[in-house]
Amino acid sequence: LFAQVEELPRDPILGLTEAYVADKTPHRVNLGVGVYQDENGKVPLLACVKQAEEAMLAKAGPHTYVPIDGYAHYNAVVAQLVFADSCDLAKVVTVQALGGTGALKLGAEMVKVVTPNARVWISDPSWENHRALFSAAGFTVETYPYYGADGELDFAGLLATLEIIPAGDVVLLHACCHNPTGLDLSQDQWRQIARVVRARNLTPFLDTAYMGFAEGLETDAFSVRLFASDGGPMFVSFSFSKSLSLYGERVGALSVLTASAQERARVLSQIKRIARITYSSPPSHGAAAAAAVLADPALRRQWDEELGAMRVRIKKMRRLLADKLAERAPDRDFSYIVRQNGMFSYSRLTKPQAILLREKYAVYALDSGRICVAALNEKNIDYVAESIAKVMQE
Ligand code: PLP
Ligand code: TYF
Repeated sequence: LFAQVEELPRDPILGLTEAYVADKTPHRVNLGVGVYQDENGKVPLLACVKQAEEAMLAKAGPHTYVPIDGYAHYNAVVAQLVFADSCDLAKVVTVQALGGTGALKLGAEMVKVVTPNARVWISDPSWENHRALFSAAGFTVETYPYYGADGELDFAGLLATLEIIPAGDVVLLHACCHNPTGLDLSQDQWRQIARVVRARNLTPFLDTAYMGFAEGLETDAFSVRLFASDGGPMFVSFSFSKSLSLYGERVGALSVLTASAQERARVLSQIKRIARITYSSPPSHGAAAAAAVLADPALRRQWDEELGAMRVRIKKMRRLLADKLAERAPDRDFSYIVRQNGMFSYSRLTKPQAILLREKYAVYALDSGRICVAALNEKNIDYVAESIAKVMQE
């Protein structure tokens, strides 16, 4: 039966971690996968989450099924967090999903229900899974320019492409902290994009996996709330994987802004069908913990602080890396590292340089040159800067 089954290549990002784990070099550094690590190189358990979990354990109950669309109180706090008062929440469907990826999957299937022949436009480059996921859902995936040849955002190219995308097509946008480049749009650029998207009747799909990592929760929600504020249809995938450091718990949500409460009910029924035939109902623990953090004012304040600390530490590592690279390669400009947002930096390493960095120095970056700045710390940054400077000069 399986004699002809083709062996597929590994996920380029997770495959790199496998190679890193197999590497026995003592000073090896994994800058591949996008996971926030603290100054000791550990994925944190946030104190707000721990407290919420302890309270949950203290009044442990039976493990019954969660509703198909997730916990209502979880969905309500997510909708409030993401949209605030930018639109009428009575028109928003929010459904608990298995991480941001699960939200994208629910969203892709919902797009299929309403516009099965739409094409889906993603940034060039984008998170690899975007193309894979929408292709697997049966869509033709196209790209719009994003990363310019000069290493900066190609906003003119992006806008010019939006101007020629046919009505009804879906435009997938990274709400903030663009993965992989770290290059974000300014608020004025978002306004221009929103204008074109609405004027041309394109369907915006905002992927929100890093809210809170650029400037803070409120500022990072600008793009989503801008689109929501004109009341037009939109999809939003949201993830707590990074912002609550709940990676393995699979905590996310899909939101869809519809035109009325009646539309909302019909859309919800469709998404519930999709969830039911895919996984029946979502997992309980992570969403319950997330909802507990968001609903409790003290825990919520603590989350703001802990998220702020993660954001500040990443920015500090950006500054340090840029400075240390500039010391070692004074003829080059590294200010772009500081201007980028979120977990990632497109470091401007070429593919041969990224391979050399891995093979000679055991510093694991993606072949694209993407590095996870959130994996840097005071202990490994000198070695990383030294190694990157050397391969750039070799
Ligand atoms: N969208 C983007 C842009 C991401 O970088 C990620 C990364 O994990 C996701 C979605 C998926 O998030 P999750 O891990 O919650 O599925
Ligand atoms: O881009 C990243 O590194 C994160 C984590 O299949 C990730 O988004 C990477 C690959 C993948 C799932 C998550």
